[in-house]
Amino acid sequence: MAYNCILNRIEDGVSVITFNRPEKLCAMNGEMMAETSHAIDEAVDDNSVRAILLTGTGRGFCSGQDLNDRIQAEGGQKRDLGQTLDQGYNRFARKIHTLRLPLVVAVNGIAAGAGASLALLGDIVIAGNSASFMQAFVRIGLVPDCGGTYSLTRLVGRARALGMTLLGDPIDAKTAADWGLIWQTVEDDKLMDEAMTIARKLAAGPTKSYALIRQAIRAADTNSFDEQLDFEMQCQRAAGYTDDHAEGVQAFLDKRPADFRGR
Ligand code: LHQ
Repeated sequence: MAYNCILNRIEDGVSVITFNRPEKLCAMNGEMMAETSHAIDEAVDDNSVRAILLTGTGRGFCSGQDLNDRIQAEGGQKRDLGQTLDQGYNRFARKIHTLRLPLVVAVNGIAAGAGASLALLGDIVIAGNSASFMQAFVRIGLVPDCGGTYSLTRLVGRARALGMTLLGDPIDAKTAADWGLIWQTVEDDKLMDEAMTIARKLAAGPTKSYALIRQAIRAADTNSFDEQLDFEMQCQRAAGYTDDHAEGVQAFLDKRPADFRGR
């Protein structure tokens, strides 16, 4: 597939996917979503890829839905936005939620609307100091989507989730990190180096263990303590049968770094 709206490369086992519509702050149109989705599928199908890094170009990570693309039908008619979510954003969000690879998100600039929700779907989200997070939906009379209400409430609690979504003001990167919305902030000019360092580390790690950790942490959002203990048992059983577990133990006993292969 030829890409018009994203850049995609594989480096050191990392699929680096970059939103590339800088003139629109990387607003999400149908084409960019289809291309990103395709690039993620390719990464998942490629055994040499063991982590994904998602970022944007220019001063926007993603400014949410492109408000020139399919928001209104011909002649200014109102559209069924539920359908837009059902067939677009929700499929995309579910794909990321159930990914077998760890996802690093490097937020290079403003993340607004669905762009903010998308960023928060990452496993490790780091942001440049000048980045910001804005629940812009209310400014156009909409509600948060793409899992935004789910992620926000769990990450920062109800008071901050409501403050962000009802007021729609941008939250700067440092505040986002202080609140636990994201993992960390770095100098803007260090963002990609830092993000690649994290992604490379994940790409050299025990990929199956990561997939199970991802599932377990996400399952904890809704499971009872007893359910979670049972789920941890299932995950540990699966992890215990991986080659990487055997290699990790052997490497420890041999006093050498483990050579994880993602198997
Ligand atoms: C844009 C956009 C944009 C088009 C900047 N679209 N051009 C899901 C499914 C179904 C339906 C609807 O919604 C959703 C979920 C959503 O994501 S809803 C929320 C959609 N996003 C927004 O409402 C944010 C719109 N953007 C803004 O409010 C501002 O651009 C922010 C605050 C992000 C940045 O402001 P500035 O730094 O002042 O930049 P700017 O506004 O000058 O933007 C630069 C250019 O990018 C500009 O184009 P132009 O041709 O005038 O230079 C903007 O029109 C364009 N742009 N966001 N979402």
